Amino acid sequence: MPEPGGPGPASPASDTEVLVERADGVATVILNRPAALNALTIPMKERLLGALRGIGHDRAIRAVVLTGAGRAFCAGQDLKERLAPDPTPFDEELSLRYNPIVRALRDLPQPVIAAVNGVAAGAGASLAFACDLRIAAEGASFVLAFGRIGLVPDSGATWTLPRLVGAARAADVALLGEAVSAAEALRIGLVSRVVPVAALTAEAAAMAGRIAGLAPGATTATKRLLAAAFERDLDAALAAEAEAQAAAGGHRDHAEGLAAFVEKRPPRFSAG
Ligand code: T3D
Repeated sequence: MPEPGGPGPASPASDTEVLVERADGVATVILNRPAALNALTIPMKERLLGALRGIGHDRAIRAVVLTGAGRAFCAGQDLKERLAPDPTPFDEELSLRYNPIVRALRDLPQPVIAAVNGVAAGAGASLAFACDLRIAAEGASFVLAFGRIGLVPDSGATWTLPRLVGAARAADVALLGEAVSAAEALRIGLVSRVVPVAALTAEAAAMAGRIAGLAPGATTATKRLLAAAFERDLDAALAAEAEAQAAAGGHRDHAEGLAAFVEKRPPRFSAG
């Protein structure tokens, strides 16, 4: 895959602007338009959505990494596309493309790790917020740049950000529009790890690999329980955990995990 910080193809054709690599149960999705900081065009968004939907149906894939080629994660909407004659109305663009991408990230059965290799601005930040985990390179940053161009945060940022960092910090990040450094993102809980840029790909792959080695059904159920956490009261959460645990405990992967434990060997979990 193109290394973060490394060059992408010199003149990427549109079909190479979103790359998907599959290996060892992990799909790595790479936004690959580095000359424009991976700013999103309509073809890229359609390709990204198609890629995510394809991964969702691929039972061999147990974890997903979303990252950017070059020095940026994603600079959000391609603003030059917006300046073209007759751009798609905003509400249409959101309902046709951005919102389904966010929904796809949230609904995938596999956990998604945003490997934030550089700046994540506008909807690029929103995409990172929609992922299950965020790991950042030391030089990465998050910018809710919407206000600078007279727009409001979209692609789920007003929903995800307060859940990730709390209302006060979300208001600070969204209303001031200042860049949040990787170190600050770690401090406020926007990311869970920060590593040198040269280590990002390997660290994200290692995280994804660890997830891919777990029982996939239990992993999906854990993702779902966490995603619903802020929508439920304690009693509902306890009931949902009990229901999910009954399903997980009745699955052959639980028996395999127990057998592997007593036999002191790695478990061999089933697919999907
Ligand atoms: O349908 C809808 O439109 C609704 C949805 C909206 C969602 C959104 O995402 S709105 C917010 C859009 N994004 C932004 O406003 C961010 C714009 N970019 C920037 O503020 C800065 O580029 C960054 C802070 C991200 C990085 O700054 P810097 O100094 O490191 O890089 P740069 O020099 O500004 O950019 C490098 C190149 O990337 C440059 O191209 P050039 O001049 O070398 O040919 C620049 O034009 C291009 N680029 C960066 N961001 C975008 C972009 N090109 C198109 N669209 C961009 N968003």
